[in-house]
Amino acid sequence: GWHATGAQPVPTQGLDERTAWFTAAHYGMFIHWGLFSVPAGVYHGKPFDRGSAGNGLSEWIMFNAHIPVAEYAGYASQFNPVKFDADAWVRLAKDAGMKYIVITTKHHEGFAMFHSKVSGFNIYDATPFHRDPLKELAAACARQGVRLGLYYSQAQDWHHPGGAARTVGQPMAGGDPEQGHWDPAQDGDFDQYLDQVAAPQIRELLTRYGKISTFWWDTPVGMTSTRAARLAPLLQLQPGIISNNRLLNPRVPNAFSGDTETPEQYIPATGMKGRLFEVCMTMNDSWGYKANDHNWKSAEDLTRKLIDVVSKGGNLLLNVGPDAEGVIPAASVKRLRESGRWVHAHAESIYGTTASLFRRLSWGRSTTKGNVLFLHIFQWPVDGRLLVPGLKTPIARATLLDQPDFALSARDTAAGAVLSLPAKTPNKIAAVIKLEFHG
Ligand code: FUL
Repeated sequence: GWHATGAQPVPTQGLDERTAWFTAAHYGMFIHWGLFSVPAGVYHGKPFDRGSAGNGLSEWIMFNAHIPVAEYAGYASQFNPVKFDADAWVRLAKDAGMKYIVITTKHHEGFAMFHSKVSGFNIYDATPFHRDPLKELAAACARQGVRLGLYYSQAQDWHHPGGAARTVGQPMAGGDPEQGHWDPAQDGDFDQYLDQVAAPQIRELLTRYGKISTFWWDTPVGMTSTRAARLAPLLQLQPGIISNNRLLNPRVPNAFSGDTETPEQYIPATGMKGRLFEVCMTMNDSWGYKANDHNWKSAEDLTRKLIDVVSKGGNLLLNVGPDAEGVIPAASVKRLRESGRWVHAHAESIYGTTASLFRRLSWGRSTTKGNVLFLHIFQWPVDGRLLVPGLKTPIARATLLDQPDFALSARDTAAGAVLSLPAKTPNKIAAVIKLEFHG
């Protein structure tokens, strides 16, 4: 074999049969869709750009504007996403290079985005739409070979009595004294809510929609190990399912830490040793559709973030927030398509790769696959010479990934291997060089 300085061990979990698909996939689509897509960040003409929690996230508007339960439920009569097209969403994910989808089945607002028999507060029964989008999405995923994951807000539920934290007296991080209670309709017993709403809905989700690949718990407000122990066994309804670390407080390792860490809106600088991780990130500044948020990251930025995450051995779950008509914003579609062209053209350097063997590279990132190193160059060297430091084994062949017939010359120097590159980068997002080694 060969070595490079700063070599990091590959997380052993990554070799696990159950999680192998996940670590190889590296890229998924997060979909935040719910009743919140109706107000879209505006309440009584007032945009909610800041609030006591959620920092103006559109899916937090019920909390931030303290909308009474009955009034909020009224949005359901305006929710008729007739333009929803499950196959088009899945096709977009594939065009972007994403291998799996994770969709909100019930966010903190408590509205089930599937036909739940447990509560009438669901998209099938409470809206004029009268369809089960989850059923359609599951079918489209199965048809198109994309894996399906489900997000479910198990503890924080602002609609169902007892489904908010004040009753159990455990303040949320950030500490709003109201704790998700601003309407007497929210009063109730948390344990009863867990047993009569959360648990049976999770059971529906894991038994009615075919194969579910990942389960995304969210915000463990009020959860204790006893409570977590009542929900966790439900995962066994889907053998092989992968779950995240948000069933119980993710800040402390515990028996319910699940399979994946969930860094939110940031990329851990050196990865997460010994743990699988999935960075989740928005394309603008909100998860749910927010009409006034036009602060979109560029396709180049998003693609480089994917490369960065993959170079650290993780997955990127990149979010879209469809609107109340069921349409993914055009700005998101445009960026996903543009970025997707890069991902498909450089697929070999992303899927099935493991973390970089270099601690730091001044000009970009790197990924690894067996005896091959991929170099992702963000800053093309002005003098046409690229230094690859710390290689202990001579390079057998160096090529640009998209020009496999043209070998680049490499020579060894005291500082490392120096590659001679063409004057201009062949790709503005990131040019990829493939280094092959013997044995
Ligand atoms: C957070 C939630 O509170 C946000 O609304 C969003 O769903 C994000 C992915 O997780 O904890």
